[in-house]
Amino acid sequence: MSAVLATPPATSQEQEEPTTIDGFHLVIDALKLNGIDTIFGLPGIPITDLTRMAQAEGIRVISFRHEQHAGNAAAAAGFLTQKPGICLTVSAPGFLNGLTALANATTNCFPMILISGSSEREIVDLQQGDYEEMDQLAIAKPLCKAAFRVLHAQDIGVGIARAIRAALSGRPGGVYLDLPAKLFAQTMEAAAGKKSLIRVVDPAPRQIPATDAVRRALDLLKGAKKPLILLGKGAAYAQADADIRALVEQTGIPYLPMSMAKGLLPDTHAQSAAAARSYVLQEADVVMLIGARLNWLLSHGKGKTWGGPKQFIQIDIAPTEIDSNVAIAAPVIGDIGSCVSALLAGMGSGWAKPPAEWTAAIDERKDKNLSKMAVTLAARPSPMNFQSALSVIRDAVKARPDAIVVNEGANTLDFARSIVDMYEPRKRLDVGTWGIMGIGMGFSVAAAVVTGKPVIAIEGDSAFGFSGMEVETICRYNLPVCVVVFNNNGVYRGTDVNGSGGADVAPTVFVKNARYDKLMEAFGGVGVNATTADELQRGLAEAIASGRPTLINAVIDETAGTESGRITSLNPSAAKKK
Ligand code: ADP
Ligand code: TZD
Repeated sequence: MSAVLATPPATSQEQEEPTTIDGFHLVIDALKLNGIDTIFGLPGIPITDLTRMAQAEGIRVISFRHEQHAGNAAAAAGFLTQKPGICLTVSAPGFLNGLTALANATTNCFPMILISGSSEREIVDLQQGDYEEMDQLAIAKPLCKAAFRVLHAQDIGVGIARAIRAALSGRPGGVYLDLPAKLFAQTMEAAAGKKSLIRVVDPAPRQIPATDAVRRALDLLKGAKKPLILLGKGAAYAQADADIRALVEQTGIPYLPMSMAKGLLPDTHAQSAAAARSYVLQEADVVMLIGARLNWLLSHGKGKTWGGPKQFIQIDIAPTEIDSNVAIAAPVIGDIGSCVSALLAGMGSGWAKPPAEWTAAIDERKDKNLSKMAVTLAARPSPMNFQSALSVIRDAVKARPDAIVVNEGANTLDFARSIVDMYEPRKRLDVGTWGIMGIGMGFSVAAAVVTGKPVIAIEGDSAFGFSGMEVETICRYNLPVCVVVFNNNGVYRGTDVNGSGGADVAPTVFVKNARYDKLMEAFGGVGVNATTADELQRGLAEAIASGRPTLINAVIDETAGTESGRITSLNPSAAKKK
């Protein structure tokens, strides 16, 4: 059945082409026309039929238990594929549940479109109390890159085209598309409807950097005594992997990956300065940022972290990002693919590698830190600590470099980021720019659905709780996701006490010795309770080999965590306690 409504034949003998098409099918056809093959969402009035019809028309509909996780899945799908991930929700409360994910996608520069059904404009605008009444468009606007509403069936094609273009072009981000209930039942003549749809041509046009900007950057780099390249998740998103690797290798400049840029070059690469991070940030004289912002994650490019004076080159698609925290000596504005290839072309032959004193000093510190880390990782304390458990996951990822790692928590995040090496681009998804908890299961579902590869979700027990119910979703779609919950009985750790001496436990403490593995078993998945590194290793190996949904409750020493992980300095109370 095509995407049009059947109308009765003119005579009993003769079949005629259907003559009308409704709003539901125009939306579906417009998405399909633009290569959208998956919708992440949660049904209800007024979009239940849209989910059914989309499925009937061959779009994969992944239905969640809470819209925030559907939204996070859409955002991760957008990051992984360079196609906007679609999240579909009901009005007011469903829309609001999806909004956190939309705002987070925008903050992280991930392309997604939140499509929400909405109540009738006439009633909403007079505040007459419609079912799930809310002025969704107005609320979404400040939280996303662009927001549109479609009131007439003939404008659906334009609405979806604008949403796709806004999500993908320039700096990618989240877009809101408001579709009032009445729109879906509207009909129009089928041929005109088909003609009204738009296949978006070149939704993320290349942006070629200016020649003088490229030259300025190369001159600065050439004169550097201690150059450093910093790769951010924009570089991972750009899918210019071969050129980025060529630029790093042909310049011979040491590089640091931000967490989601890990694997763009293998973390074991000789030029990775990750194990000497503090040293290179302090010492470098020229730093080239590729798809990374000088936000809080990089201490705003100044202060103690950055040591002596330095000059910055910044490659970014957003010109307004430049000078946002410190002066940028050489901005290179364009898409990363075009910028990096222009830099490569401009380097010419005979590029001098950085001075040997610089690279040797880095190598010395790296060797020292890596040997120290090797001793910690080899230890097998009982109960497990973060490092011993993560050393098992590190080996598992080394054996399956195509697996995708999803990571959230505080200590669980900080330790995993430095311990678990990544080998391939876009294999690590985490809490991103906001350090947001709750991305775990949504990102895991998207990673499995979009890539078909094994997913290992490394989750603090608090972090897991934000999206834990989606293990049912993982089981329902039989996804190859292995969730490892680092269970230390609480937020950061499990040993805080109630200062009043009262009966309630401290705000950071959970039920002791909880069995998160039973949650996965409840829905037919595999549950493993791992109290030793060996048990964790076996559980993980079996999960990856079988591809069955698995949750490993990794029992971690409840005294092991630090409050706020490695961002203690941002936490006034923890900093005071120090
Ligand atoms: P990280 O957190 O890894 O440091 P950020 O999210 O802070 O990374 O920065 C990503 C940057 O990459 C943003 O400033 C964004 O504008 C930029 N960006 C995203 N995609 C592209 C692209 N295709 N070309 C150029 N810049 C891009
Ligand atoms: N809510 C949201 C949405 N995001 C947050 N970042 C927080 C709350 C605050 N928060 C953190 O920054 S980390 C964290 C919270 C609640 C959880 C840390 O505990 P955990 O991890 O069990 O997940 P560790 O490994 O035990 O530290």
